[in-house]
Amino acid sequence: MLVTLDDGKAVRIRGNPEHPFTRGFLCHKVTRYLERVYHPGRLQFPLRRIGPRGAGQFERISWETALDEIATRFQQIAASPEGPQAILPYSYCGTMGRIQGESLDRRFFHRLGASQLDRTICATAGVVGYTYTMGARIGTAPEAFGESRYIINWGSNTAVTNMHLWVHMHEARKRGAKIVTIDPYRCRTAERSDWHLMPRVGTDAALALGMMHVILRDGLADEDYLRDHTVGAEALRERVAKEYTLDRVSRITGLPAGDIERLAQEYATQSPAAIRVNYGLQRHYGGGMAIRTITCLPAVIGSWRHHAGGVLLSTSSLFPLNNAALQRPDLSPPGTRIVNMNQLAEALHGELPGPPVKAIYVYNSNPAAVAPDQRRVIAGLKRDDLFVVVHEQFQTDTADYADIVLPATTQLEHFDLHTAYGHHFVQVNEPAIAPLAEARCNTQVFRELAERLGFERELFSPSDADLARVALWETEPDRCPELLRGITLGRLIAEGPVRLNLAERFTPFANGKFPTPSGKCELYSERMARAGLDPLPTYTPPAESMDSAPELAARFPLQLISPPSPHFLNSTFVEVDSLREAAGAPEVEIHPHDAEPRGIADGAMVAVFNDRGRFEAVARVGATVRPGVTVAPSIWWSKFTQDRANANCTTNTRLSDLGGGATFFDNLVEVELITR
Ligand SMILES: Nc1nc2c(c(=O)[nH]1)N[C@H]1C(S)=C(S)[C@@H](COP(=O)(O)OP(=O)(O)OC[C@H]3O[C@@H](n4cnc5c(=O)[nH]c(N)nc54)[C@H](O)[C@@H]3O)O[C@H]1N2
Ligand SMILES: Nc1nc2c(c(=O)[nH]1)N[C@H]1C(S)=C(S)[C@@H](COP(=O)(O)OP(=O)(O)OC[C@H]3O[C@@H](n4cnc5c(=O)[nH]c(N)nc54)[C@H](O)[C@@H]3O)O[C@H]1N2
Ligand SMILES: [Mo]
Repeated sequence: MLVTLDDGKAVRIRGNPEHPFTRGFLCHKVTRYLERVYHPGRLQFPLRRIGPRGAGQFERISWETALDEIATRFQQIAASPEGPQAILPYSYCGTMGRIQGESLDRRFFHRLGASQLDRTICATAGVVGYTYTMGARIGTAPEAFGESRYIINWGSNTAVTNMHLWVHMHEARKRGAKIVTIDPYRCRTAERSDWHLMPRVGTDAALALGMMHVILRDGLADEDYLRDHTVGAEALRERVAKEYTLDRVSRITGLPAGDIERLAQEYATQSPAAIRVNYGLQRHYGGGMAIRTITCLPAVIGSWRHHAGGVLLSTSSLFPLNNAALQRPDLSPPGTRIVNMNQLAEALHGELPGPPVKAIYVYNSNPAAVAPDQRRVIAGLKRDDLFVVVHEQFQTDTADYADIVLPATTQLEHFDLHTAYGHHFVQVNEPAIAPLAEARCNTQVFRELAERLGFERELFSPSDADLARVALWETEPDRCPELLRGITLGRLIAEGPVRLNLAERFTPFANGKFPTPSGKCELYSERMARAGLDPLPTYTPPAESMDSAPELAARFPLQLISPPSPHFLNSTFVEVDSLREAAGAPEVEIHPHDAEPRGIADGAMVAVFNDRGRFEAVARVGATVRPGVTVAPSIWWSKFTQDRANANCTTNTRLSDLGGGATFFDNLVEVELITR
């Protein structure tokens, strides 16, 4: 981003036209970033709760007082019989900068001996699933999509959630490519695609296996690639021939057999074909296996041979920063408890092994809005004996439950080092303006807390720039991986974004050489067999569906998906009035087939509920969803809704099959008209 200053004030923000990947485009939300920075609701000073918890009554205190109080409480808890593991850090992606997001915070909590947080709320099901097949999360270069002939957006609302990639897809289309979207919801990406398939929720693995059935049956596979660069092709061939017949796959997915056939045939013959597989289809019980299975497709048709073939999940693991030196996981005592962040409700109610949680320190996250099973999360945050610290830019739903609120800087006010999960550039964020009011950045707060707790100075005194140099291996140059060689902080400051040392036309698996134990694409995975999992690609049904939970479905017959609204970034930007107005009100999209028998007309107020909880929304009746599916664009702040509840009142804390991921979209509900 380029920021224009006038007398020390940021007056204009725009994308850097020289950025090779973003080419100067900012998304709809980030173009309004100055509205966040100078928002009258920005937290200015540290606050201490004076009213009942959750009532939002606070008094201003000094930083000294706030930090002393936090340090004292942490010391008391650490010295108590429960010990330091009774302290839980809670953070996710408020900023994804590697310094403000995961550096001194990690060191601090490791050194303290606090519980560790397993950061699973977004991507871990896919990480594990993808890695079983591929060995590492390495895939198609995002810019290569511009040269593909056939593009599948699979559980990916690319036009909204990844608009820079969408630009490349659009270019491919101008050159004659076909864009297909597989999504039970007619999201904006589906609307703008050449072909939209609407499978039943959580059945994607079955669809992929059905495609393999057709491809192998019709002799459309790349037999040479299968022979030379994969393990288990014969076992897979047998499985899909017998178990994933078109009939069966059509029954599971709810798609006509002819569509499955056509998709498979087009995908296998319109070369190069590339798949963008993303997060939507991971948020189901079988999400890990779904990613593992879909990821086998490019090897079956040999599309890895092409720069513009293959599949892309994330580019994040291509950035080999020196995390061991940056985060110092070695400081955490062996055997320290690990809390899965999706199970915050359980953690706060003392239902996990280990000591009860006596203190929670929240930063870079808004769990009262984004975590599943919201009612229980909030009941937990209300516990009288819990000490809650929230470091935030705004008085979020979570900050309402804090004992101490600390004001945080924004991206314009602090230094950071950025890697990416959608491109290949490393970049540095230099502060454009001084911190507003008394805001402090995350690292600064951990430095000051560490000092109060008497932690080693050398661990916490490095500046943010020093930390960036550590991350970039400047302190251990001999061990610097090839990908980052020569990428120094000095160079990033002088040159702007620098691409990883990758071949210009990155084609990672043209000649196989997968980073798996066998060196091949593992259609059959010995590691999965050893872990007690099905070693072959398979379909794992959702936990909550008509077929897998018929009794539950009799009471709650509709599947609810709550993906991010185009106007919000998870729960960030909900505070920006112009974006909240653009979003209107909490809505739920429902098919006429489901709306009519419930007496629900377009625009009616409805309640969406299950045994976990309930929220209200305006009904949008239309064929934008599959019958039986409802969609509630998210993630609203409860305090901006009329019933102080959002979609996460209904979501559950069940973990996905692989990686302990979240299952937000594996969620049966009922919808009823509110009659007043
Ligand atoms: N129902 C449902 N729930 C979901 C999802 C969904 O699709 N549906 N999506 C899930 C996904 S994919 C994700 S990634 C998570 C995201 O969940 P979170 O990581 O909690 O992300 P945000 O909601 O954006 O909240 C981040 C908070 O960090 C604050 N922040 C930003 N920068 C800084 C900083 O420098 N310092 C500090 N201290 N704070 C900062 C912001 O003001 C914001 O309130 O939500 C998950 N929850
Ligand atoms: N504007 C905007 N952009 C964002 C974000 C944001 O909040 N706002 N969040 C960022 C973050 S943290 C993340 S993780 C990514 C998420 O980005 P995406 O991966 O695009 O995630 P979603 O939008 O949650 O889901 C994508 C699509 O999957 C569909 N889907 C749900 N269940 C299924 C299923 O069972 N099968 C199939 N085939 N499709 C299904 C949903 O209907 C949705 O349209 O976006 C990032 N970009
Ligand atoms: Mo995410």
